[in-house]
Amino acid sequence: MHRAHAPLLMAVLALAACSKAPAPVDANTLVVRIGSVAPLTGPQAHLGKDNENGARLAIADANAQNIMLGGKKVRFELVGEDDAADPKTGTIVAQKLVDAKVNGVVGHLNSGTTIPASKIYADAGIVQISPSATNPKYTHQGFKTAFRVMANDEQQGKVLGEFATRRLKAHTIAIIDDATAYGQGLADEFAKAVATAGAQVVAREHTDDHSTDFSAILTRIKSRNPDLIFYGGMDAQSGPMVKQVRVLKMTTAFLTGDGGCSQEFSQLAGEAAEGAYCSLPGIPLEKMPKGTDFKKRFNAQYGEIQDYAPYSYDAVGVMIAAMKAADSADPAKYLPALAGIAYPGVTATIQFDGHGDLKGGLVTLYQWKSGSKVPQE
Ligand code: ABU
Repeated sequence: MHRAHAPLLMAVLALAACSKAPAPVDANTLVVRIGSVAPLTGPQAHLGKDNENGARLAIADANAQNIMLGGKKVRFELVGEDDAADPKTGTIVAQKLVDAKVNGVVGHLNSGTTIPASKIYADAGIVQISPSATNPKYTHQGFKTAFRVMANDEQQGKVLGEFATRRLKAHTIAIIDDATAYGQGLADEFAKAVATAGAQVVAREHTDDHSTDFSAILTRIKSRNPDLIFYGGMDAQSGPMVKQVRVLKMTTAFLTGDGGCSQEFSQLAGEAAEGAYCSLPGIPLEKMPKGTDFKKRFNAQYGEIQDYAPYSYDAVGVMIAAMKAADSADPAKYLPALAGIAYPGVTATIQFDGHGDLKGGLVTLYQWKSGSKVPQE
């Protein structure tokens, strides 16, 4: 070799050594690729990474089990994609995963991306399980490929409405939403529930999922003097919003849904988080069948859980369980097994109804106390 080529060769070898490219497969190994889609950039990146890490842990656990499908040893691989919580990007990424012929998709995180992407997966016959999208429409479009592993917002909105009126005794309520499929959808369900309970909605306001200044909206709401403010949207808005509520010297109760109920909410709101209420589908992690063990293992590898990591872990787990039951990673073959499965997950025993919704989905209400969510009911 010419001496001048030596540094180049060394650089190539060093690059190859650092590369994360998977080990080559032999004829007896089947590579099964599972897509994971969530916002990995932008204001919801912390939630997206939480989802992806939950899926990553499930893939690692599955690979440690030496699973066989169709007589071949399986190597599961995660194909992580970023949809930036943007509906259009969500469809582009969905088509990319379809073109890559993934064996299934866990995602997307947001209802606003999950719903448009679901048609693309359905047309391609690819199974999709969302760990966190809660708008009921996702599973009510008639797509046999669409599943979710948590309660939906028809259930969550009703529980939130009952909590606001019965437990918090709110008679006058202001509602704000972020104009997304999730935020507006949940706010609509909440509005229905409080109206049924006889409470009055005295203000209905809209923002978006990138805003952080709500002073104009909150000043208008202050003039109506409501008993409670409900926000339908994500933590990047609920955190600054509750802070600004308190800056305006309003002592009004603050209630939000799962998107605004993460650890990040508490970070962003600071002291203003104290006493705020929020809901999360499912039961508290420490009461989940394998919740404590999951928390310990997740914390050790990825740090604090935001919200949905146990659900994306279960979404991958139930997908792989269906593959095992069907002895195939072909979506057409394992989809019927998935539709009829009873899978003991971390979050619940996962069984689906005829729409692909979780059977018996639960919702828990929390109050923030000294930086922690304390279950209320
Ligand atoms: N479930 C709240 C966050 C995700 C979504 O449904 O948009």
